[in-house]
Amino acid sequence: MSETDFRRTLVTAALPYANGQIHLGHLAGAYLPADFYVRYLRLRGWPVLFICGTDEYGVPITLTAEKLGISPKELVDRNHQSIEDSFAGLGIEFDNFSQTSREVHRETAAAFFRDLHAHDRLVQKTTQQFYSPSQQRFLADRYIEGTCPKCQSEGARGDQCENCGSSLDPTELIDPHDALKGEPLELRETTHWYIPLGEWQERLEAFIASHPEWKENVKQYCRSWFNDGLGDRAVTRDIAWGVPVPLDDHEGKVLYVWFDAPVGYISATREWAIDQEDPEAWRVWWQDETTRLIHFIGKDNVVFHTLMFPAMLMAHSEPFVLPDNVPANEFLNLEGQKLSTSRGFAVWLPDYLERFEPDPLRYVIARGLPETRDMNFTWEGFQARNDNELGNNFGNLINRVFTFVHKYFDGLVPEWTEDQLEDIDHAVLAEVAELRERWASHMDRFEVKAAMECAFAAGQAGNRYFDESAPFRTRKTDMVRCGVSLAVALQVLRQVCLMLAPICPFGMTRLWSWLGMETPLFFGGWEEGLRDIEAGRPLGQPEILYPRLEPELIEAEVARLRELLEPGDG
Ligand code: B3M
Ligand code: ZN
Repeated sequence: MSETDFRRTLVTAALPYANGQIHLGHLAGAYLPADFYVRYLRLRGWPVLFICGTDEYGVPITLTAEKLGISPKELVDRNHQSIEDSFAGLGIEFDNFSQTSREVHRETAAAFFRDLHAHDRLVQKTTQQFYSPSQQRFLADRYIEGTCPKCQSEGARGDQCENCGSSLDPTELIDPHDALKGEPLELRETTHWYIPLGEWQERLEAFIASHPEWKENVKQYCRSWFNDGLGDRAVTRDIAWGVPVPLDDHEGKVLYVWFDAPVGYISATREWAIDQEDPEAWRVWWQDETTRLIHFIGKDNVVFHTLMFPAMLMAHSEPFVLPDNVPANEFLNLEGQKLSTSRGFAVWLPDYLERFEPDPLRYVIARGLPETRDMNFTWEGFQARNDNELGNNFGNLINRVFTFVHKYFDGLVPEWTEDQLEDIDHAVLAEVAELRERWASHMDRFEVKAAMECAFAAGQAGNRYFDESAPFRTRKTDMVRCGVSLAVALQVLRQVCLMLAPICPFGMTRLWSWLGMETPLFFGGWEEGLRDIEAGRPLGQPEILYPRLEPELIEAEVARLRELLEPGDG
């Protein structure tokens, strides 16, 4: 047994901003990898809690609400609901999907701040910040734009440069101006609270160093920030929409979204505990040192999850677990281009779900995850993987085996005994068992692409076995032998079903029931799936799980994207 067995695992996925819809980039960066992992743990029957929610504060939300003429709360409630629905449509199943505008979060975030404040973990400073005279307000960091002092790229935002990933302070920008209006800004005095990350640098370095198993890209980001030296990070802001700073004389000031949002993981766990009617149950997930905390995020969120939030957790007077891993992904490009939400150049989840089934997208993204470098999604590739891999490899195996068992064995698992097994049978069973073990150890290490190679190879092994053991021939010459090879093929199919389950839960849940399995696939299915198959077990009548995709459907998607890139043309 590996050392991860049975350890309680708290999995979080980055809280999506309630300012728009979810697109393919979000899915590949955080949500699908998180769901794949959680489903893997549920498949193994290991204790896991999967937490997420919408991130609902900050200036972008107020700007969108203003534009639509509704209140920010109305806007976030609406978006929360549609984001929750589309996640559910894609089979992403959280144990709790909360909102940071809920009371439980406002209390939790305020209490977190009060704890740090009461224990002198925060420092107050008066600084000059950028103020827009025309709008009579301080501008949030991300609405200040300029040239990055580190990599010289233009259009770096006041909080972060997307090009080199450095986290920035707006005063560091070269030629700062209002990002939306292009107007010049003036510096004015304001007082804020800061977390002095420099004081935590040594402990943070030791913490990161204690995790040599983390992904190279994540460790690399951390190293470069350590080299630059960590400074004070503001945790309050001069804006209206947020969690009010819970101190006297702080009117008009709220907690910085990047202070309150990660605390949202804790609030969402508290809310889950309250829903379980066991309000203290959140503690074991956050405060028992045996819990593994895993944050799934896209690469633009690394600094907040490896440095800022861990420092906040270290600074709190109660003991909190620190992340055991932060498997951040790189970006997904679309048809060879960067996604652009401003141009709408993306594949939006609600649109996808209107036109396609969830499993093919989950599968295709799993096969091309941006685990170590940016990856590219194309509709042509989507169709090819759907037709050739889901259809021809997996679907074909399922159809062939079931068709024969129904036609010649009345839909019952044929009789077989251990001593009837021939070399060819032993060989395929051993090959698939070995692939399944490799698959599991890749899944343990968040290496979904490598795991999928094993699953795919198991499907191929099953098809090759079917061709070579040739039940289509032996049914005319040796019915007993024909039955044995079908029983072996069914045993292979069970393992393939387990290996595909976290990725294609809709189809595999159906296959599981067609295989006549009794335990629910995701809670305890692993043990039952590994047992020897019992002769005489009745099988269900399967349907085509993964039909080929009509070329017109795919062409329409490509045309839609082309339209966005070249508006007006063609
Ligand atoms: N909402 C940013 C993002 O989706 C942010 C994540 C918060 S995680 C605590 O990129
Ligand atoms: Zn830069």
